Amino acid sequence: MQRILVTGGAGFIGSNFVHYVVEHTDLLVTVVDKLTYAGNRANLDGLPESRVRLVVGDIADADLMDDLVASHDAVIHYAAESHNDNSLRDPRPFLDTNIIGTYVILEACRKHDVRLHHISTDEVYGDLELDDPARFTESTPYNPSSPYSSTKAGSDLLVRAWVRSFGLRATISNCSNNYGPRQHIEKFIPRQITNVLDGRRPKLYGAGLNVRDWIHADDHSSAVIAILENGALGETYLIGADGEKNNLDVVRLILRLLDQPEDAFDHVTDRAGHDLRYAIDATKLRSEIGWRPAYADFSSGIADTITWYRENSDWWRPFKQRVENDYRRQSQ
Ligand code: NAD
Ligand code: TDX
Repeated sequence: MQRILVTGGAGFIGSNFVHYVVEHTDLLVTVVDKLTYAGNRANLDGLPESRVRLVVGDIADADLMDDLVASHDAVIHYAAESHNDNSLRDPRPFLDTNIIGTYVILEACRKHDVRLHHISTDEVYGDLELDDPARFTESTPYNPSSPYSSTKAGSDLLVRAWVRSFGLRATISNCSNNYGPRQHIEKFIPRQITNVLDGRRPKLYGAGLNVRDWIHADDHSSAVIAILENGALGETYLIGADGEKNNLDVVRLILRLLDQPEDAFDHVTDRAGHDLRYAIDATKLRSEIGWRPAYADFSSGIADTITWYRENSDWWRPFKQRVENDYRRQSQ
């Protein structure tokens, strides 16, 4: 494998993957990204032009994707509408990109017999009770809750159907919540960090007892590379790093690291249909592929992430007010 096509590579996780690939492999990368509100050219700054090329375009554009897929050895498909709260306000773009966009990629990969790795989420499995000892595994039934997670579930099922019906050479990974640099400030952790840096109070949905299973974006990238290199075609792998935390504890940690009182946050209106808990059992990835996460300490990972937002306020400040205005309209 020499040339890979990374969809959504100007977004949060996709851009971290591209940086990771440039540092850790010899692969040549083409990014295809529509540069929606969530995509940012600056996320690819500093990468060598000899290794990384950006094509601005829509994954639902069949002619463009046919052209691009034909000249690559593999497609790593990150592009998506990714924010649950947006999917509650306006689900339509989620169908267009997550369902139709994935369908277009599948058809291009089928036509040109190109390997696909489809990036998905643990949210396809719905949620767990707080006191349930169970965690999600590859055989947990799909039970998505939101328009976002149902379109991701739909895209996974399309990939499975193309594998079974057409022999597509594909793998799928379902990862837990990522944190790290370049995450859009609409998302929980960067919203709270930039709130404090901007003199605002963090905003916790409901009581804040919902649990997310956090993983650093670089650990997600190393897992995807491990699957590309050693994963079995047709298989699904869950990616997680045993990082369960409730939202209240995460907000308190951010406040502590920013030298603020731990109770200096507001409770706001809860998310409709808010999933209670996600938790990943990554035994298959660990035992069959030998993958291990590198980031063991959540608190120092968050401290590094805070440093990134502090040092890159030009990146987020221009759209902070707009993001907060949108939330305020929902009393969030
Ligand atoms: P993001 O919103 O930060 O980035 C998405 C990128 O896709 C943006 O650059 C955007 O411009 C691009 N894009 C959107 N629609 C497009 C289209 N029609 N054509 C081309 N490009 C388009 O999202 P993210 O958080 O980086 O998530 C990336 C992927 O990882 C998604 O598939 C998401 O479901 C999955 N995922 C995310 C998490 C998480 O914690 N954020 C966890 C597990 C899985
Ligand atoms: O201001 C906030 N306050 C708050 O309490 C925001 C924005 C969120 N929350 C809560 C909701 C969730 O319980 O924090 C938790 C995390 O919220 P998000 O960052 O919106 O992530 P989540 O909904 O868990 O989904 C994320 O992980 C799985 C990604 O956005 C998805 O793309 C991925 O599939």
